[in-house]
Amino acid sequence: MGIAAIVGSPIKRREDPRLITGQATYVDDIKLLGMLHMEVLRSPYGHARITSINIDEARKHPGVVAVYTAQDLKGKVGNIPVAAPLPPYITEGMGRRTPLADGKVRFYGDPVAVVIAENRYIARDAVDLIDVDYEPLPAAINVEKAMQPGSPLLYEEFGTNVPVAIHPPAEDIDKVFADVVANGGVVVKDRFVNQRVAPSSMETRGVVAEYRKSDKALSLWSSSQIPHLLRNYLAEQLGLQQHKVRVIVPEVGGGFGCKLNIYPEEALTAFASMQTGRPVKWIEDRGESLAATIHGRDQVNYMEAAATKDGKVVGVKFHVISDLGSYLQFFTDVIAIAFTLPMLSGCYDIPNVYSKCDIVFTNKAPTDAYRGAGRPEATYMIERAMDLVAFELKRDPADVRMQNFVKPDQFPHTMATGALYDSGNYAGALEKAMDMIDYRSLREEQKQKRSEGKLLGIGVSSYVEICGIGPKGTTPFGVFESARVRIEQTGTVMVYTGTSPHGQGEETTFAQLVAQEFGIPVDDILVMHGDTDSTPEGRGTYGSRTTAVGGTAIYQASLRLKEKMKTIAAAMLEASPEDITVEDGKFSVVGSEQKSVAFAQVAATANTSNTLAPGIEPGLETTVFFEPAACTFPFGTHICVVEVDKETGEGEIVRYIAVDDCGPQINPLIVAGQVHGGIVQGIGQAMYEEVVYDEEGQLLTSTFMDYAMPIAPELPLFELGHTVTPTDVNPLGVKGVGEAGTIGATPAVAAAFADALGLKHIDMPLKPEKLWRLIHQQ
Ligand code: MCN
Repeated sequence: MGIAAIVGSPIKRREDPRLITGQATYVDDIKLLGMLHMEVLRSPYGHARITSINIDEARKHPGVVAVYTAQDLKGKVGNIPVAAPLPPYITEGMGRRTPLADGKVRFYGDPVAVVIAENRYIARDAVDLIDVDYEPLPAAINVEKAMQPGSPLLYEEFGTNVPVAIHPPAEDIDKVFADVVANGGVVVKDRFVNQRVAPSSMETRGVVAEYRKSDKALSLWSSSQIPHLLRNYLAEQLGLQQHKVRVIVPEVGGGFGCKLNIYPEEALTAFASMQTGRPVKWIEDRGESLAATIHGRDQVNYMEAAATKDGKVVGVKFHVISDLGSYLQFFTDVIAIAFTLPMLSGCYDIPNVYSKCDIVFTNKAPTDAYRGAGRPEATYMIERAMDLVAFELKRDPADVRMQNFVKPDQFPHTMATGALYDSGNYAGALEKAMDMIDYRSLREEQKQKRSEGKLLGIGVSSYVEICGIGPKGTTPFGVFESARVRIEQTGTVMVYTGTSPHGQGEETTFAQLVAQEFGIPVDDILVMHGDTDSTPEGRGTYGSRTTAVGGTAIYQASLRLKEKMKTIAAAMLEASPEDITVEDGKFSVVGSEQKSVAFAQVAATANTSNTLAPGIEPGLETTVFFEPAACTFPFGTHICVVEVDKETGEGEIVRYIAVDDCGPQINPLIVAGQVHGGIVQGIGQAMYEEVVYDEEGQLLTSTFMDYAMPIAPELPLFELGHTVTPTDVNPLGVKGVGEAGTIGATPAVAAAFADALGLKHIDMPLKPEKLWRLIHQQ
C-alpha cells in the first residue's frame, strides 16, 4: 500500500493486539500500595424518607477503615455537576444530586452510605451491617402519571415533577392540519413508547483515587469518556486547585455515552482518599451497573402527521415527554430538548413542524446520553410517521420517503425545526440500499410468501443525525477540541489529543491522518490520550465528534508543522520553501526530485539546533484548538427483512442492509466496525432490551437474566454500503459515524416487524410473546 493512499485504507486497528491479548490496563488492573476498597450501600426502595442511619456495627467490623453518610460530606463535597441546567426550576436546584442521598432516596440503587475497608469483601460484608430506617413513600413511576397534579412528588418544595414544559401556541399547525383534511388529505397519529434501556458496557464503571496530603494533589483513574471535564468539575466539587487534580483514563471497555458523566462514586473515592490518606478503589458490579449507571432513551411521544392525498407530508406535530428519572446527571435535562426536537423533521422537507416537550422527574435511575442520545428517539418518530402515511395511502414506504426528502441541491438547508443541515443526498443512500437488496423483487417475494401464509416483513429507515459538536455556545463550557503534535529527533510523531477514544479506534485513524500529511508510515506515529497532565485541554469523546473536531485539530497541527519542515528542508536543499513538496517521507525540490532530504533528517535538524539555519526556531511542536462553525449531519438508509414464526412469535432478521454516509471515510474497516456495533445496539432496543420497574420503583431487570442483551447467534450478517457526501464545516469533509448504526437500525427493525404482521405499529421491544399475542389476537 502506498503512503499516499493511507487515508481511506482499511488498515487493522493498532489498539487491538493489546486488547485481545490481555495486555491492556483497565481501572480494575490498577493496584496501588496500601489501597483500600469502597463499597456502596444503595437504596432498596424507589422512593423513601431516610429516618435514621446507624453505622456503629459497620464501623466496628474488622478491616473497616471508615463509613461515610451524607452528613460526613456536608460542606466538603459539592453536588453532582450538570452541564447545562435549564431555567427555571432546574437552575433553582431541582433534581440536583448530593453524592450520597440526604434525607430521602429517589430511586432503587440511590447511594446512601459507603464503606471503606481493607478489601472489597470486608467492605461488602460491612455494608450489610449498616442499619437504615426508611419510611417508604408512594413512587412516581409512569411518566405520564407523574406529570399529573396529585402524583407523588420527588421534590415536594417545587410542587411539580415537571421542571420544564415547552408548549408553543399550536394555532398555525392546527390550521395546516385542517387545510389538509379539507383538501382530502390524510392525518395519521399514534403514541410511541421509546422504552428505557441500560447502556451495559462490557467494562462496568470503576475509579481509583489517590490523594497526596503533602502537596494537596489528587490522581484519579476513572473509566470515563471525558477526562478534562471530569478533572475540572471534580476539582470544584472537592475544593481542590484544578492543576492539582490529574485524571487518567486507562483502557475503557466501552462507554456508549454512559461514561460521559460525573458520578457520585468519583467524588466519593476521592473524598475517602483525602480522609484516610490512602488510595481507594471502587469497581461497580453488574447489578449496580444495571441499577445505578444512567439509563438511556425513555420517552413517550405523540405524533400526528398530515399529508396530501398524493403523499406529500406538509405538517407534523409532536409531543415529546422525556423521562429524566430521579436526578440530573450531566446532560439529563437537555437530551430531548437539544437533540430530539431539532431532528424531528428527519430527512424530509416538511414545511410545518410543531413540537411541544415536557421533561419529567420519576423515581427511576437518571437518564442521560446513550449512543445516539435524543436522535434515535427523533428518528424513530419521524420514520414511523412516514410508514404510517404510506400505510394509510397504501403506498410503498420507500416511495413516500423518496417523495418527501430534502433534495441534494437544497443544501445547506434550514429545516422547519430550525436545524441547519450542512450537506446530504438522502435519495442517493435510499437508492443504493434498494439496489443492494433488490427491493422491488423483495416486495414481490413478500407477496408470494404472504400468499403461502408466511410472515415476511420489510422495514426501511432513512436517518439523518446531528453530530460533531460543537459550535460556540453549544454548552456553557465550549466544546472545541485540541491537538498537540511533536516530531521527535528520530522522526517519530507524537500526537496528543484532548479527545478520549474508548473503543472507536482513533489511535489508528488519527495516525492515518498524520501519516498521510507527512508521507510516513503509520507505525512512526503514536497517538496519546486520556491523561490530563500530558494532553492539551479537551472535551472528550461523545456525540460522534472526535474525528470531525479532534481529527481536524490534528490535521491543522500537522499542516502547521509541515510548513515549518518545508522551511527547514528548503534551507538544507538551498531552495525556496514554496518549491518544496513532501511525498513518501521525503522533502524534495519541485522539478529536481533527486534533490531531496528525508523526513527523519529534517526532524533531526530541527531538534539539533546546531545544524539549523539561522533565524529558524528549534523544535517541531505545535498545539492547535479547533472549534467548528457548525455541526455535521451524517445520514443513511437501513433496510431490514424479518421473518416471524406464527407458532412461537419468534422473529428472525434474515437480511440487513446499511448504507451510511459519513463523508470521506478515513478507515473503512473501522467505519464498518462502528456501524456493526451501532446496529446491534439498535436491534437490541427494537427486539430485546427494556428496563422495567414495578409501580413502587423496584427494579425488575437487575441481572442479565432479566435484561436481555442481543447475542451473536441472533444476528444476521450485515451487508454494508456507503455513499460519500462531504461536509464543508471542517477541512477534512468528514462527518461522524460512531452513533449512526444505532440511530438507523431501531426504526428499520420496528418497521419490518409491523410490516410482517400487517399492522401499523407495535411498541418495542418486539419480543416473541408480544408478537405471538398479536398474531393470535390473545
Ligand atoms: N471515522 C472514519 N471516517 C469518518 C468518520 C469516522 O474513519 N468519516 C472513524 C473515526 O476516526 C473513529 C470512528 O470512525 O475511529 C468513530 O469516529 P466518530 O464518528 O468521530 O465518533 P467518536 O470517535 O466521537 O465516537 C463516539 C461515538 C459515540 S457518541 C458512542 S456512544 C460510541 C461510539 O462512538 N461508543 C462506543 N462507538 C463506540 N465504539 C466502541 N467500541 N465503544 C463505545 O463505547
